[in-house]
Amino acid sequence: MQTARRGHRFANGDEMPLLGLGTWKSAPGDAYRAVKAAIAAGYRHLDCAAIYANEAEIGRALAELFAAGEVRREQLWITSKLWNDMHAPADVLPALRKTLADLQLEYLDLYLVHWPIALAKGVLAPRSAADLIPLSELPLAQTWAAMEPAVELGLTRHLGVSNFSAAKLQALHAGARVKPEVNQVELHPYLQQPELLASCRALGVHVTAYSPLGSGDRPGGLKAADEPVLLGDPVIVDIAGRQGVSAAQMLIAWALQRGTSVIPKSIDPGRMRENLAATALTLSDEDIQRIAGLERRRRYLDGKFWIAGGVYSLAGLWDE
Ligand code: NDP
Ligand code: 1BO
Repeated sequence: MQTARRGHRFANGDEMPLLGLGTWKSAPGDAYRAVKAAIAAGYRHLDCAAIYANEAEIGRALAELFAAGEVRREQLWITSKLWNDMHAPADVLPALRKTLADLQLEYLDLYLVHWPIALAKGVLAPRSAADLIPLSELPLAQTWAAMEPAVELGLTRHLGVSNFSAAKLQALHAGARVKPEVNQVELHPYLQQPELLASCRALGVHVTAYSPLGSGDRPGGLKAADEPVLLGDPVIVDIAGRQGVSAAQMLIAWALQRGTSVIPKSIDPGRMRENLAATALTLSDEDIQRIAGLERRRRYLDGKFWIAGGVYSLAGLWDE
């Protein structure tokens, strides 16, 4: 059986498999079945989050897999994320403990601040300014200081962030007692973010690529009418065809060759196996050059959904 062997080694010796399974938009029953199929296929890295509303079913799948001896906890890398309405320091550890209870785990491998956005407690998605808390009132550094004890308490082995610009990451890193070790951001040929990758590398922060296939199953409200379909891009399709692989495999191989980890979502066992097999592919220098030419600075998750009421701006969110 093929397993996702290539990994990123952290300073403490822990290794995160570079290919993981995304779970956003996986309905609870699908997530349960997907985790079982993924582990059977050889996946050893799961990307979860409280807001995905499927951690309890993922936890049930994991508990059954452990009980059946299909895999051991220490063979897995499990990431989860703090949702934006739990940034207040008093809420951070309870949110992490809730995720652990749902996942039926003693510890996470990685816990991320999901977005550099603070929502009022109980708000999952903002509708007006009252739902949002400005970072001037609830600074990211305060949230981070409440995350740090989670490592000492053994609730997570590593901490990180997601959707952080280089400027926000540098500021957080400078003041952190426990340093962020991962930044999970959108990355694919239409949004290559070379400057952010270089900034993360300079800080020793590993980067995970999300929405690597273009997130085609996002809710319609998060889609733009004119958005390009990454999996159908003629250059990607052509390069994939020449190697006799799928466009999805080419996109995953490209992400891995850049040194990022990558977390394509699938609930289909065949596509999961296909995506895992991409870990064995190599792109030529010419392929890399051609894909470099696809850059469009195009975000599929552009963050517009945080801008309700003008508390946050897109320029301030992405620092660009
Ligand atoms: P992806 O780019 O992974 O695309 C998912 C879509 O691709 C689904 O429709 C899936 O369908 C389809 N797909 C999967 N494999 C193949 C294949 N081999 N061929 C054709 N289609 C395929 O989108 P996501 O936005 O879900 O990103 C991946 C993960 O990253 C998320 O699930 C989540 O874990 C994480 N993420 C994190 C964010 C953050 O803010 N930190 C934001 C967005 C994502 P099917 O399931 O039917 O196979
Ligand atoms: C707002 C979408 C978050 C996915 O991780």
